Amino acid sequence: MANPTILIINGPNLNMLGKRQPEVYGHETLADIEAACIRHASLAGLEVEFRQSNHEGDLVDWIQGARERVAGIIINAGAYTHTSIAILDALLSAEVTCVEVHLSNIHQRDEFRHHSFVSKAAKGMICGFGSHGYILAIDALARLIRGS
Ligand code: CA2
Repeated sequence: MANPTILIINGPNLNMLGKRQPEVYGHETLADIEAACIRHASLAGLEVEFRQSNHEGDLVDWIQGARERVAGIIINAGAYTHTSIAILDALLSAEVTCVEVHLSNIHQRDEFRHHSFVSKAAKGMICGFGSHGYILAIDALARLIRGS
């Protein structure tokens, strides 16, 4: 049987990783993170679909399309984390296990980054570990998938 697939969704501006603000977000590019995720997930017997968009509706479409198709979602919704009820509603109705990830520790940053709409739909959230957070999220999701 085919390996279960997990969907890793990245929101606005994350395509700029490694190109700007390395002091906040590190030196790795999103392509580096994608390669590391594919490698790490394969050790757990998981396939990865890795996506990024600057458009809120794309994220909503991808979450809707994940229902009954993928085993889990890892999401870094970028700034939409703090604003998007549309992404929250999509996650709640998708009924797919979700882990939220952020590169930076959003609680050490501006007040407006402390609240996450995504968290209401996520099993848990990992933040502050840079790109390693994606690897931690894969481990958490793999365990949840195995247990379900
Ligand atoms: O820490 C995270 O992963 C964030 O989701 C990143 C978002 C930010 O709005 C959230 O509050 C926390 C921003 C992503 C912007 O990424 C850039 C990367 C390099 C250069 C410029 C922006």
